[in-house]
Amino acid sequence: MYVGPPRHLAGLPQPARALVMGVLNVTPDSFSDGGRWADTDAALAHGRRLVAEGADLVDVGGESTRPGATRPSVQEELDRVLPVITRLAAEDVLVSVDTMRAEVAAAALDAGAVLVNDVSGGRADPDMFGTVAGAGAPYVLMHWRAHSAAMQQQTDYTDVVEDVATELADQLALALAAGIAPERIALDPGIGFSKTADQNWDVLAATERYHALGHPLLVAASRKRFLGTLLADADGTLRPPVDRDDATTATTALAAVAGAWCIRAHAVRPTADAVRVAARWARQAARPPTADSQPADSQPADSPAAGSQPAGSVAP
Ligand code: PMM
Repeated sequence: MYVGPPRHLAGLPQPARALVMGVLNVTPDSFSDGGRWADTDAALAHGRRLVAEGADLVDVGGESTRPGATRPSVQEELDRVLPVITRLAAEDVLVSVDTMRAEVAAAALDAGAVLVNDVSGGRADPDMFGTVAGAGAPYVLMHWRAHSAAMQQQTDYTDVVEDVATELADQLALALAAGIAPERIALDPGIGFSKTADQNWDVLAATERYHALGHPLLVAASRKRFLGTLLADADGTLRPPVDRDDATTATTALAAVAGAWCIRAHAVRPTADAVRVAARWARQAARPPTADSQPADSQPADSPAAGSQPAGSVAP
């Protein structure tokens, strides 16, 4: 049964379930879909498909963060994301921009993005917090230690769960000091970023610890390498990224029952189904034993009224 901070972010939809963020990487080199949506028309078509399948948000990114990736220039990143964001926003799609750069975040917000998703949690660009604060935008602050080229050399922790919580709390304090409103900040423990496979499982299983930081949580395990490792063949061959969606959906259901605010995923339809199953499951688990008189289906998972739960409420 979930008891934790509010599971919504000011300025974004608040259904009584976890939000679904569909991944739209406009990059030539992302680990699971690199190059597929690099062309603007292909990206737009895919973004519309994500919405049709149930994405609440479409997360547009122009920089691959796979381990070892080299960074695009600012101009390359802008050229990749802005046409897609502009067109999707004009179609009333809720777009988040996946960027570590303040300049890209500002341009994306001007183009109609409604959320800044910063995998560096403000560490890659000293201007990021000020830019987000100035714009009044909702912000995802992820745990991060180093750029892609070096991140898998930075996996030393005394206690990964506690160290990630402390490092998140430190960045959170800086974000708040820079003027980002607390109700506009979500946290993300950064699955796959400066973490070994076992450390990812430690972090996923410690959702309660991150709830204690008092902000909505985003969980993004979709197709990541640690799932490929779990599902490897007997000869050690990793399960390829596109064949990790069923395992991703399992992590989605578990994270949503554990109270995640938002799930970021490539395969949106099963994710949208899983968050609805999780919300229904958690609501039933939260019913008092004497509540037989309450009709179980009286409050649909998408009803706005059901979504306006106070902090600490047990119903999703
Ligand atoms: N992972 C990736 C990209 N963006 N954003 C957040 N908030 N959390 C993540 O874990 C995250 C992210 C890398 O995965 P991709 O290459 O599939 O986009």
